[in-house]
Amino acid sequence: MANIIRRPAWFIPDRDITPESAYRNRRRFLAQLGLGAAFLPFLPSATRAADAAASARKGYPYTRNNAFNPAVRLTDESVVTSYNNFYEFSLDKESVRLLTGKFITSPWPIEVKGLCDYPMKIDVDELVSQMPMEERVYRLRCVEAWSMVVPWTGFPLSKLIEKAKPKAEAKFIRFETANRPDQFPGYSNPRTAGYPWPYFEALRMDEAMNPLTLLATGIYGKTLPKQNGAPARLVVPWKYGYKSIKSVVKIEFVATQPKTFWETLGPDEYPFESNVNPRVPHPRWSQATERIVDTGDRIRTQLYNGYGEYVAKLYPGA
Ligand SMILES: Nc1nc2c(c(=O)[nH]1)N[C@H]1C(S)=C(S)[C@@H](COP(=O)(O)O)O[C@H]1N2
Ligand SMILES: [Mo]
Repeated sequence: MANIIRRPAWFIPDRDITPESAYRNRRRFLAQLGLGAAFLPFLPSATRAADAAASARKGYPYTRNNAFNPAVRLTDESVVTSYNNFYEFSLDKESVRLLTGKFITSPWPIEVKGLCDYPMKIDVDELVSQMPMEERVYRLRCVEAWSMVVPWTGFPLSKLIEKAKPKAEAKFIRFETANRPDQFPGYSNPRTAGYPWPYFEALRMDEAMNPLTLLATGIYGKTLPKQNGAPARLVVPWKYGYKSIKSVVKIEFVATQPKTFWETLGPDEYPFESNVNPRVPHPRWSQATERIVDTGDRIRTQLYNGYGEYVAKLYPGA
C-alpha cells in the first residue's frame, strides 16, 4: 500500500533522515531532499538542522492511512501554521505563532487519571514510542465558519484509553491544557484574563473511543508546531474546532458530563456536543457554508463535517 501513496512535496521517507546525516551533513541531507542551494537563505541554518534532527529522532514522518481521506486538496502548510486559534497566546490568529517563544513543550508528562484501573503519568515521547502512530488527512471546521484540510500525525485515542482500562462508571472523558501563566500571554491580556483557564474540554466515552478521534503529535509529517498545540492535541473532526483541545496535560475519566471552557463562557453558543451541523445556526451567524482559509472559496458545510458514515450512529434520533 505504501508504494501507491502519492507523496506530497513535504513527505520525506524515513530512511533518508537519521539524526547523524541530518545534523552532521546538512548539505548532503538537503540535497537528498531535492532542496537546492536556493532554498538555504530562507531559514536560519541552526533552526533547519535542529528541526530536522528533532523530527528524525521522533520517527517522523509516519505512514499515511488513506482510509479517511476527504476528496479535497490539503491546505497550504504555511496557512495552517500561521492562522491559529489558541487564546492562551492571542485572540488574533496571525499573532499566535509569534507569541509562543516562552512556551516550553519538552519534557511533557501527560497524566491519565480518574475512574480507571491503570492511571499513569507518561511523557509524550514515551507515549509516541508505544502507540501505533499514523498519518491521517482530516477536515477541520471552526465554529467561526472557516475550514482547513490538515495531514495530522498521531494515534487513535482509543489505544490510550484501552491501556488505562476505564471502569464501567466512566461515561465521559475530560481533557485539560497546560496551565502556564508565565508562558501564556493570554492569561494576562485584559481581554482574556478573566477566562476560566486552563482550557478544558470533554467528550462522551463512546465519542472518545470512536476510531476517528486522534491524539495528534504532528502535522505535515513533522512534530506539531507550538501554535498548533504542541506537543499533543486532540482532533475530533466531526465537531467544531474548539473541541480539539491543544497542548493536553491531563486526561480524566469521569462519571458525569463535565463542563467545558467554551460552554462555561457561552452555554447557548457552545454546547457540550457541538457536532458540525449546517442546519443549526450559531445564535449570531449561519453555519450553512464555510470559507476555505487558503483559497477563500466558500463551500457548503456538511453534516458531521462529512464524517456521518463513521459517527451518525452515535447520535440516534438526531
Ligand atoms: N488550549 C486550546 N485549545 C484550542 C483552542 C484554544 O484557544 N486553546 N482553540 C480551539 C479552536 S477554536 C480551534 S478552531 C482549533 C484550531 O486549531 P489550529 O490552530 O491547529 O487550526 O483549536 C482548538 N483548541
Ligand atoms: Mo474554532
